[in-house]
Amino acid sequence: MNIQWFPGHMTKTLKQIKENVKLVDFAIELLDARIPYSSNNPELKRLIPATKRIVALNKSDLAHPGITSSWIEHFGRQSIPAVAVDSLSGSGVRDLLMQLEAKGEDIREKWRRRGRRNRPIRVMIVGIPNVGKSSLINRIVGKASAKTGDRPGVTRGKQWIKVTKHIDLLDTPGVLWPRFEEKNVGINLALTGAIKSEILSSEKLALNLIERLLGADPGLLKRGYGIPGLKDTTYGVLEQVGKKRGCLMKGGRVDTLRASGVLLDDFRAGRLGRISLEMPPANPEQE
Ligand SMILES: Nc1nc2c(ncn2[C@@H]2O[C@H](COP(=O)(O)OP(=O)(O)O)[C@@H](O)[C@H]2O)c(=O)[nH]1
Ligand SMILES: [Mg+2]
Repeated sequence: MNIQWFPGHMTKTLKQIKENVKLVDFAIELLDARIPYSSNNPELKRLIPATKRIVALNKSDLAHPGITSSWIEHFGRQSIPAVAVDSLSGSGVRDLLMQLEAKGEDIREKWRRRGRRNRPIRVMIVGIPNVGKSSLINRIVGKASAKTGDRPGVTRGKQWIKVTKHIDLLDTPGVLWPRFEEKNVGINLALTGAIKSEILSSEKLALNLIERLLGADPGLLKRGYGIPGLKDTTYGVLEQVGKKRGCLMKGGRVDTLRASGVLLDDFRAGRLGRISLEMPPANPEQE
């Protein structure tokens, strides 16, 4: 992530997004399916009413399918449509567009009743850095034309991309900051690779991951690294992973720093399986 968020910058970004929100009928709120809470921007609710939002749970190829379904139900209970997508393979993107078409039909029906001119609905994508906004735009547009580097808010000289007969997409996504003041959120964002951890060293991050993987399903690490019996401390398990992956120093001791990197890479790339780090809140009022 190459964005430095500071108060002045946040205010400017908010102002830009507010302006762009006026231009659109819908915002696609892009979240990371593995961490839908941690990848959400705390201000967005205030910026865009629920009726103008549709959630896309991106990187669903890396997330636990059952937990992703629970999140979809969670948003459904708040009357926010949610769709699982994988912007790399394109899976779910058709479904997302179909949901938008359906929403658009409702709006155009309202316009017709009021005798207003029929036009395509206008849509923008918003999300924190690295959640996959550019990848999704590229997927939707069908060619690698969307800009890559991150720019907060939306820059001047906006362009509308015709996606279907009834949908126009703003070519530049809205970039918002994460909930960086919450420590656990920072850890989740670092674990998934969205930000570089400034709170924990990569070894502490790896130990945190091990603890959570053991809590979710000890079989994940056993199967992932072919370790039949796991040690009973997270540090012991990290050493076992290092040994299995040949992360050894002179004299045969495990290089736990290198082992941490290997483990984090394996997790981020989905090599340990499809793993979600966050469940929807048991009490929906909490959100
Ligand atoms: N596995 C997986 N990786 C994704 C997906 N979408 C984006 N990525 C990767 O996530 C990283 C950030 O994506 P990018 O589109 O640049 O995010 P942006 O900062 O929101 O525009 C890139 O390495 C993408 O290849 C997805 O659905 N699945
Ligand atoms: Mg981008």
